[in-house]
Amino acid sequence: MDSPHFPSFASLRVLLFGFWVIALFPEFVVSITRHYTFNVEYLNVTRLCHTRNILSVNGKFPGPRLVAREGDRVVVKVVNHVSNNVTIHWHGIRQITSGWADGPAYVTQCPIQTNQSYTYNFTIVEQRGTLLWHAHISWLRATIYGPIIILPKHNESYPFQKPYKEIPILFGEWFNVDPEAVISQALQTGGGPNVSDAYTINGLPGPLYNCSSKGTKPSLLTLDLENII
Ligand SMILES: [Cu+2]
Repeated sequence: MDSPHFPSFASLRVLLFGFWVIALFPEFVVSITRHYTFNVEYLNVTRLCHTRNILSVNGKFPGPRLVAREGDRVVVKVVNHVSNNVTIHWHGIRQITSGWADGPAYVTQCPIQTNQSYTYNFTIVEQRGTLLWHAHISWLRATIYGPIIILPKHNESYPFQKPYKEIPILFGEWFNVDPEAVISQALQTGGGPNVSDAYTINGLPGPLYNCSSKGTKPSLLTLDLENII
């Protein structure tokens, strides 16, 4: 019969050496894989007294924030629940050896069809700060977009004083009509596309437009970055 198995002295030494390295050099172990699921789905949104059934990610407008640290691997499963073909582009992310995760439809991938999914998988290399993700087919980016926040590695800092608070600011445009109709009309006529009805900050048109507040529910993008691993 076998005697109970205890780790050998040599393997204990290796283990202790590992703990010592982790304690002294935490930057060796901080790169992790962050998993997200982006469900592309319909959402009723009212702006400028016009209610539209827009395309959103996870029922949010603007979409959810993607937070990672420099060096992390990011895995995003995008599931298409709408009738349009969809792709998502990670704007500004240098796709080093991960070109298939870049997102432009018909350039690096076929679009994700209705009820299909695609998993984007990329590593953030030597980049930190705030970027943007958005749809990258036709004009779906009019409503499908959100922030990418890349924090420095643990025990590293931004090349400026640490901000006491961080709030992403996303600029966008609101169309009272379906943006897909705007671009398809422009392509048919050969003329320039009709302009949007409002510029937005974090999806909100601000007080200078007619009917800018009635029915407008604010979108909260406040960040609590202290608790990010
Ligand atoms: Cu882009």
